[in-house]
Amino acid sequence: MTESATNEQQPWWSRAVFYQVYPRSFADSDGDGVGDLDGVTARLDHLQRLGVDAIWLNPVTVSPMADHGYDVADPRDVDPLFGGIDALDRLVEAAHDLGIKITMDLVPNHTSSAHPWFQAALASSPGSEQRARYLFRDGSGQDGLHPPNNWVSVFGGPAWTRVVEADGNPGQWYLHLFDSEQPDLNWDNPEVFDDLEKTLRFWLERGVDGFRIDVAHGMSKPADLPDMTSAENKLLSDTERDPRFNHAGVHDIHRGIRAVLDDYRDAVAVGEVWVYDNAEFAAYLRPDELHLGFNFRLVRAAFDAGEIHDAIENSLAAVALQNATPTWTLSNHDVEREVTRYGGGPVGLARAKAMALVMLALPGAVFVYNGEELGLPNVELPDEVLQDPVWLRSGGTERGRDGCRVPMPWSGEAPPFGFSESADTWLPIPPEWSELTVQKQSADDGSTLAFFTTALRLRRERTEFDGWSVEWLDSAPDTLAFRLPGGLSCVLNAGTEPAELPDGELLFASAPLVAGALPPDAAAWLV
Ligand code: TEU
Repeated sequence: MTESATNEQQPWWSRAVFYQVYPRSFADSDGDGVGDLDGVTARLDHLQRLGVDAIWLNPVTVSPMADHGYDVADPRDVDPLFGGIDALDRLVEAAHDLGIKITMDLVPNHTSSAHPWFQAALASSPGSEQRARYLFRDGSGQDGLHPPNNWVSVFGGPAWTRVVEADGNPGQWYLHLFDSEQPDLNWDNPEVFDDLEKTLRFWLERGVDGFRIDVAHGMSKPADLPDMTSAENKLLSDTERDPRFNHAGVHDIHRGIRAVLDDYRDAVAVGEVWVYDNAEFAAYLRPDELHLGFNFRLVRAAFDAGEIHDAIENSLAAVALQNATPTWTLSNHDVEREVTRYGGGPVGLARAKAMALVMLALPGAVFVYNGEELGLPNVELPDEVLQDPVWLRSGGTERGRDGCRVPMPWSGEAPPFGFSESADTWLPIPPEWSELTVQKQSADDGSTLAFFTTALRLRRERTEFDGWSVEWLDSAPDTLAFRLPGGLSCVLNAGTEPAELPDGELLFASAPLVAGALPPDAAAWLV
């Protein structure tokens, strides 16, 4: 965003703090051990006190839950596990009453294998219109014994599964970039977009404020489905030249989505775009495509001043190519929690808080993942409770993402900490989280929760955060410092020695100063 843009009316999302609710893990209202939407509604006061502008809800639509909702069997209804569609209506109304927007997850790359379309495709023959909604192909080699190409699933194993035809013999293969219960849709088939448009309008008419678009760099595939090279074969990852993702045809799809959203005032789309080339990333943010693109550069940066500087610089440079709004995030339901990523224990927590101040100083939209405000670490879970398809599909070599999805501790001294009436929560909550409950942290001025609440309030209230550019200040090795046009300076000490502060009056710090200097693993705001 150019500075001149700051004088114009900004859309609500341009500086919003989005709070990501992983519904299974937020709060359980009906005692089945799994979080649900009435649980979120009942806990909205926590989010209001924290001071968030919007909620991003991970998928709550009808699903067999092979990938916890990212396998959608009916995109226009809410799963009974989460309380059905009336519970969503209740949440939208209650959140709006508090001035909090609701954005939903949209999963356009694939459906569940239980979706009626896929069931019809299985019951039909090769070449049928039912199969043309997905990517069915004949196998390679003698009798089609081998998959059509060498693509692998992001979750491990081949990206193809062979079906049994009506005559009882093995037949065609279908593509699934994720689990075999998540068949990829054929986006060259116009029926697929028509159905997505219905879904978009369905939720927008119900008052939802926008969408987070899953795998927004997926969907479109090269017509000849060329093989990938071995370098690209890495779990939960892709590279720039990976034929499975970021195919040029995806931009037409985003233009189609944007045209629908433009019929609804203030609706926003934020895409999950795992693309690292700046120009290619920015292409998703052209004025007629996504409003916002998730940028994972801070997530990937180690706690290292140089890496963090480059991640920020790169993120700003990428969005500047389209005069678009930057986004910032340190964690989500797919990655190890940052307290653990930065080393765990008190040092990991100190660094996570320091990075929160860096993130919250930056211009643009910010995404906070539930539990981040409590300083939750990742959890080492025993094998027998793991549920992520990554664990199964990797043959037990990758533990998957369950460790960052453990339910929130709300109150009390023992699991389930007010999360549920049932002790049998869908993932076990560690007993030592008794020190991290919302109840305890709310009563403690020195808690991580109090820290986040203050940081969000300052960011919201102080004019020193204004402006869209970041000016780098000279600073000692292993530190970084920048200033915003509004007058805020932010300094991070990622080194091992105390660091001098730049000029200005201290507004807030993630740790007490030591003889006027910023200790290691800390950040400060100055005005
Ligand atoms: O994530 C996509 C995903 O798996 C990325 O984390 C992946 O590393 C990237 O695409 C590689 O380019 C989304 C959801 O966030 C995740 O929870 C789902 O499991 C997945 O899509 C499938 O819907």
